[in-house]
Amino acid sequence: MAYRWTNDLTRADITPKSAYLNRRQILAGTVGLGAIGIAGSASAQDALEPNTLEEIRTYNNYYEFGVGKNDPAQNAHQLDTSNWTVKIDGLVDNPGDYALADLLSGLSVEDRLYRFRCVEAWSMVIPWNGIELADILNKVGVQSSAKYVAFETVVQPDNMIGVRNRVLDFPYVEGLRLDEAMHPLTIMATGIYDEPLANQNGAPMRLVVPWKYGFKSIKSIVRITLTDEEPPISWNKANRREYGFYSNVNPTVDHPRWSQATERRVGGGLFASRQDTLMFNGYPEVASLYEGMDLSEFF
Ligand SMILES: Nc1nc2c(c(=O)[nH]1)N[C@H]1C(S)=C(S)[C@@H](COP(=O)(O)O)O[C@H]1N2
Ligand SMILES: [Mo]
Repeated sequence: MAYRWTNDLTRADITPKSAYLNRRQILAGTVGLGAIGIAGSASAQDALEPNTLEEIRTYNNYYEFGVGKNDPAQNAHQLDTSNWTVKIDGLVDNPGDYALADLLSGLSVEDRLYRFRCVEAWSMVIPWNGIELADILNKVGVQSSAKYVAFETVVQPDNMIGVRNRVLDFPYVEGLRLDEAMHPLTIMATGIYDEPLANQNGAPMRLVVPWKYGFKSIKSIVRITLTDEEPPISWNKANRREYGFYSNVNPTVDHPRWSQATERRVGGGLFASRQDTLMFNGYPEVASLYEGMDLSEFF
């Protein structure tokens, strides 16, 4: 059953890729706005007009391939995605080294048009294809003692210049509380625009947690561990004061060095006005996960 969420868009609402790629012409007036095909109010249209494939593929963060926004697109062709295996271990009924195709076989691939908000205050709207993480976890059998899920990115020093230069402590690691991981908004993306993920976007499989800052969406995953302790995460290890375990998008809690109240939509143009950042990035259905928690303390 496809999960329905706030501002839900169905497959029928998604504009054909040709229209996305030609959207400047379309918006210039040769075709009516109706051709954009996104349901909802004018502001919802603004908020969910997808970025072009070109933008999604050339403006990246993937520190294993360098720290510049264009470095991953330049360098990630070196990523070796052949014979991809994902180790599943910890508090699961069926641990093992799974060939990716075996891990995902029988699970349904969903289309998810999500806002994506980097902690650096830029954002995009991305049409992902992916599998609900809950489906994968249910397939391997989560034990009742598990409380968290830890994730790990592949390390290929020969292919990754950022790993050789030690720009972070690799492997890149991330984690979610189990209820966050099981939430139907949380997906493992394998595609964008009905095409396989480009290497720089985290091929062959990366996490997408749309209500959290982008760094939680760890790329090129080779290990998933069920655990009963909060796992370490890369950006918190690098700077504990600036990057918390939860890192839910929250316009009222500023980063120590910049405001999180607004964001720049990539592709909006140099002089486009910034737009307001939405609580939980505009996915209020997750609020109940944090009831009773002080979100300025558990940031
Ligand atoms: N392994 C790994 N995963 C990563 C990162 C990274 O450097 N390494 N960067 C994160 C950050 S900060 C963001 S904003 C997103 C960017 O995803 P994109 O390049 O596909 O837009 O990936 C996240 N996942
Ligand atoms: Mo980010």
